[in-house]
Amino acid sequence: MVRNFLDLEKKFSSPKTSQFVVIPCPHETTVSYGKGTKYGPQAIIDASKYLEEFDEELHHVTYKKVGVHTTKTTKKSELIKTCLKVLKSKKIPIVLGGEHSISPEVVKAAKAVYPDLSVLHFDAHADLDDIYEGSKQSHACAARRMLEICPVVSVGIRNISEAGYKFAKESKQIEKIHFGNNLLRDEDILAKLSNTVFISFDVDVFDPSIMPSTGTPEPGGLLWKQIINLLKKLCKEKKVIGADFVELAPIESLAAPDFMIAKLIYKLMGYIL
Ligand SMILES: [Mn+2]
Repeated sequence: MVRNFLDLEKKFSSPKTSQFVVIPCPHETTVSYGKGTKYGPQAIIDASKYLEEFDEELHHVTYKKVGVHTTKTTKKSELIKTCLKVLKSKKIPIVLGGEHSISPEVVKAAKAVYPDLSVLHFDAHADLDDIYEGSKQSHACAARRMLEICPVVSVGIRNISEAGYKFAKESKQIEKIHFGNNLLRDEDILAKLSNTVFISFDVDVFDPSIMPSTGTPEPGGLLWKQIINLLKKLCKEKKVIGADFVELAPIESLAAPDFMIAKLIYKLMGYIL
């Protein structure tokens, strides 16, 4: 088993000196279709070992500049406390899910430290239901719960329930949703965010052709370059204070999706730095 994100030696992964803190949270209870997201965090960490450490675009070895610490596996019920500690020490939490229902916990912690917070939410699903299959804490209610904490801008949406659509219309949240894989107008999306941004990234925002490893895949998703370009601009213009990556349900013997998410996280670290 790979010991931490990027399989780093102590010098670059100590909790004291590292600027990034990777927090695995393999929470899975309300998944509705494909299962296995509890194996997501370890699959991302395992894949990260094989990343090229030199960033070909930024021309540096990101982890050598900032350090990346990985915590022990954290329960959903401990997430707020864990994230608060990281955020208060001016470090950047990167939470690995697990299902999307963990995100509101992380956002609660972020809002407590950064009052000017907004969330950039990547997802195939609007996740705006107030209640789903009897639960307010369902993965299908993640954006609705985050909205109760701070403004949310959603990107890549191509699945919204009737109730979610009605709510979005009435609350004017609809103006902050980018639907489908229409041309991403990055500037429009960034203009709707406050200056301090948390990224909540459901991996099913990607097209299932490149991201089949997820519980509720939806056709018509975004591709690597669209996501990377938006993240790059986001980090240039805003202060990104943390992120989560959720709903990866690894498929055994299919390494590419796990590797893609590991690389996405490492790229994001480089852009933030
Ligand atoms: Mn989703």
